[in-house]
Amino acid sequence: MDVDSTVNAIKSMEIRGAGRIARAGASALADFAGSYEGDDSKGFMIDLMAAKAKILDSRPTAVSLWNGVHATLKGVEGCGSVEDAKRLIIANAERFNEGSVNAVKTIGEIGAKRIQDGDVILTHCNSSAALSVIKTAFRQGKKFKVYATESRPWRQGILTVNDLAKEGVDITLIIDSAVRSVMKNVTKVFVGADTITSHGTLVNKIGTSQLALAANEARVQFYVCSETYKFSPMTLFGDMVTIEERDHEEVAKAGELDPRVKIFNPVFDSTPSKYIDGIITEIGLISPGSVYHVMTSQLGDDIFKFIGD
Ligand code: RI2
Repeated sequence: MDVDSTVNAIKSMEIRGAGRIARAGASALADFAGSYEGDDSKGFMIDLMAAKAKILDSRPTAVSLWNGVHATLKGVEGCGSVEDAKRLIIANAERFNEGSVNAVKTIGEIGAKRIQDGDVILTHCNSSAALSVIKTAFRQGKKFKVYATESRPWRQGILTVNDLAKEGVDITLIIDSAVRSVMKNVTKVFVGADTITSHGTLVNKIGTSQLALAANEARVQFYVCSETYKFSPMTLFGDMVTIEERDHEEVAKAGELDPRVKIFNPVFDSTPSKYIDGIITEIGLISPGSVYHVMTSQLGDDIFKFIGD
């Protein structure tokens, strides 16, 4: 897909999920490079930066999109010609996307070790990383039940329950306000991530923090399933994570409310690290306190480039 089609698909949530939107952003830049004609380096860079800005603007909360775009553009400023830059962008995008897909598989293998026969799992929204953990454990023959929340207002939980039902998993749909009541039957919680800050705070679908609070009260293990490219370098330098607010029509149908009624529709929330028992990543199961060390060791001196971004 070209840049404009990709941006529209991400904004409309036709393409959604922090991992998927990152791969879509990388692929859109590869499509831009592959279809670019001309050898004027200055003009190419101006058009490339415009494409980058459009993609980054499509959804503000998931740092995965930002990291995917930056991984795809890494080293472009050092290319001697447009052709070299195009080749590098296409190669970077392919490497990022392959790594991203492999990471979800590895997270599944590592996380499945934390699921035992008899477990009752709770998950929220529709996370490919969390579902990879659940599906991998199921395919290993482990016997467990799963509850999934509806995840209002976009109801991504419907995608989750239908996906797990097709897999043959014992799956039950609950409404979001049933979480604390159901938590007394739950043994482990697995959720995904849109962004994890340098100090281990999880930014994920709205309602995640309520699951974490209820899990903590019930002494239930709370795991985050997240690729390391969802760790946010900008938060290391004090930046805040933007919590996306979406259309009011997602909450109430047009004409349903008295026109004087206001609607507040934030679609992500923050869960402090103290509520997180472990982050299952493609490089292992780590504590929230390790995010700084993983991020700085992966990015090296490049991390200081992000101070101003
Ligand atoms: P994966 C989703 O956001 C959910 O918050 C989910 O937990 C997170 O992205 C990660 O998804 P949205 O795109 O990358 O539904 O694990 O708003 O698929």
